[in-house]
Amino acid sequence: MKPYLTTRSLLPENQESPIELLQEWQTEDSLFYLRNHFPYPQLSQHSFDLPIFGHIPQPKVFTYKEIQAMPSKTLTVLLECAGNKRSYFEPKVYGEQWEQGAISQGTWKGVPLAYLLSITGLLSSAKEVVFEGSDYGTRTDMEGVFYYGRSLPLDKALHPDTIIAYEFNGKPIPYKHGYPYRLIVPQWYAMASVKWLKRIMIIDHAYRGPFQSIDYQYYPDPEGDEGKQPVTTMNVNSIIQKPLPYEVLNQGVHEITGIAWSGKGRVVEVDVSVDGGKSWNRAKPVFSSAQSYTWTLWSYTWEVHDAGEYVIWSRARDTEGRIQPQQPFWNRKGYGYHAIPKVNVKVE
Ligand SMILES: Nc1nc2c(c(=O)[nH]1)N[C@H]1C(S)=C(S)[C@@H](COP(=O)(O)O)O[C@H]1N2
Ligand SMILES: [Mo]
Repeated sequence: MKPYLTTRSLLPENQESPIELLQEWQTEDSLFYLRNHFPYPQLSQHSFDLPIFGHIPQPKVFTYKEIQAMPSKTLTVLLECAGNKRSYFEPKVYGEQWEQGAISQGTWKGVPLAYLLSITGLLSSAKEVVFEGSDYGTRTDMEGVFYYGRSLPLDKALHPDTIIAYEFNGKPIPYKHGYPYRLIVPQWYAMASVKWLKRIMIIDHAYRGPFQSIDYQYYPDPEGDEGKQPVTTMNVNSIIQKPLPYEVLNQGVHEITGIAWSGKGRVVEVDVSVDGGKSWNRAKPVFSSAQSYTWTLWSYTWEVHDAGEYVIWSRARDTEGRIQPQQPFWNRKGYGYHAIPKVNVKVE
C-alpha cells in the first residue's frame, strides 16, 4: 500500500499525515503534513543569500557557502500545527478542519541563529527578531499583499536550539517544507518555524504582521478581543494510533499504542482508560529519547474478556506537571486543542 496524505485544501496545499504511520523517528517527506497560507513561492539565485538587517551595527548578507561552513547543529524536532485537532472543538470554529494529523517529526540540520547574531552583533535597542518567508498573497480580512512572517522574542531567538536549517533527514530541505532555509523553533507550535526563509530583521518593538497580531492568538471570547494571548509553546498532548476508531476487535489481548508530546519539558507518563475515565492504567514508554523535542511512543496491553462497546482514552503528563484536560480550552480561532483523545471500539 502506498501511504498517503489526507487533503484539507489544495490551493494553498494543506494535507494531513496518516497518524497511524507516525511511528518512525523521522517522518519521511511523503508522509509529512503540509500547511501553507499561500501558493508556493518562486525561488531564485537570491534565495540562497540570507540578509540580516535592522538593529545590528551593520547589515550583513550570509551566502549559502558561508552558512554551510559554519558550526552546525542537528536536532530531531516534532512540528505540530497550532490548528491540529481543530475539528474537535465544540462549538465549531472556522479554519482548516484538521483532525489529528497536522503533526510530523524530522531531523533538521542547520546553524544556530545565535551564532549568526554573534557575528553581526546586536544593538541594545534590539527586542525581537523577524523572519520573513518568500511566500506571499492576499488575506480575506485585510486589503493588500502580505508575506508570511513571524517574530521571536530575543530570548527564544538566541536559544542555542533555534536553528536556521538547511537539511531535513540528511538531505537538503524538500521544496514544500522550506528549501533552502527554514527556521526551526523547537517546542513552539509550528507557525513559528518559517519556511523559505528570505530575510531576517532585528526590530526594537513588537512585530505587528497579521500572522502574529491577528492569527496565532488565543481568543477565548467568541466575538471580542478580551483575554487575547499569543500562541507559543505546544500543549501536552497525545494520539491513540491503535486501535483505529470504530475497529471491531476479538476478545483477548490487544496492544493499545500511540504517541505523546509536550512543548515544555518532556512527557513523563501516559495513562490509558477503557472505562470512561473511572480507572487509569499506566502505559509503557516504548521509546522516549533524552532529547525533549521529540514524541514518545507508548503502549498499553489491554486484556478484554467481555464483549461490548468501549471508549479508549489516553492522557499524557509532562515534567512540568501539565496534564491533558477532559475539556478543551475553547478559543475562537481553534488553536492548541489538547483534550484527552477518545477512540470507540467494539469487542466481539
Ligand atoms: N513561509 C511559510 N512558513 C510557514 C508557513 C507558511 O505558510 N509559510 N506555515 C507555518 C505553519 S502554520 C505550519 S503548521 C508549518 C507547516 O510546515 P510543513 O508544511 O513543513 O509541515 O509551517 C509554518 N511555516
Ligand atoms: Mo500551523
